[in-house]
Amino acid sequence: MLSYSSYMLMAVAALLVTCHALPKCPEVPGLPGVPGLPGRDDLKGQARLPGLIGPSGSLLGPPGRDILPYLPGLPDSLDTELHNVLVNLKHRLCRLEGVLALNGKIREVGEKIFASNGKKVDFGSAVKSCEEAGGTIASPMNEEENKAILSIVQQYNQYAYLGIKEGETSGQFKYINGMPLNYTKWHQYEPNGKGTEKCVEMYTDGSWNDKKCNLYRLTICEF
Ligand code: MAN
Ligand code: CA
Repeated sequence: MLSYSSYMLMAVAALLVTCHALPKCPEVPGLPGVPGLPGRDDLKGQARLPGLIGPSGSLLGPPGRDILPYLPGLPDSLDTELHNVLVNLKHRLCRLEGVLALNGKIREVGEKIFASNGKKVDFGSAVKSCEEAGGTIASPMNEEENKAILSIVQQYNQYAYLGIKEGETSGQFKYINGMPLNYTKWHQYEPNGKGTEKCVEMYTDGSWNDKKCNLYRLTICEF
C-alpha cells in the first residue's frame, strides 16, 4: 500500500506537470564549448560556462573500456569531446525543431515528424516527393498520429492521400510497406470502392475515404 506522503508527492508532481509546461529543450548545464570549433559567439571552445558535463554517461561508454571486444576504447579526451559534440548537436536540433513547430511547418508525434510542401498531386507523385525528401507518405498508425496529420489537412484545408493502399483482395487495405493496418479511421460507410478506389484520402474531419489514386491531394510526408 502507498503511504500518505507518496500520494502527496504524486499530487505535487501532477500539479507541477500541468501548471508549468516543461521547456522543450532544457539548457545544458555548463556544457563546455567544443574544443577547436567556434562557439555561437565565435569563441573557440568557450561559448558556455565550463561545468558539469563530463565523460560519465557517455554514449560511447566509459573512456578506455571497450564497447565491443574488437573495438578499441577511445582516449578520455576524445570520448569527452565526442560526448560534448553529441549533447551540443541534440540541443541545437531540439531548438531547430522548436522553430519549425512554432512556424507551423512540422508536427511531432513520438519519433515521427509530419510535414507538407503544400502541394496537391496524385498519389504516385506524393509518394515520390516524400521519398526524394528522405521520408515516406504520411501513414497514421494510431489516433495521435492521425490527429497530427489532420491538423496539417486543416491548416491547408485540403484532403490528403495517406500511405495506405488496397491489396489484391478488394476491401483489404494495408500500409504501402505491406504491413497490415493496426489502426483505421474510416468515414461512415467507407471503404466502399470495392477494388475501384485503391488509395485513401483523409477528409478535413480526420476520417478516411477510399478514393481513386489519380486525383490531386495535399502531399503530407513523415520523417
Ligand atoms: C464519392 C467518392 C467515394 C465516396 C463517396 C461518399 O462517390 O468520393 O469515394 O465513398 O463519394 O459518398
Ligand atoms: Ca470511397
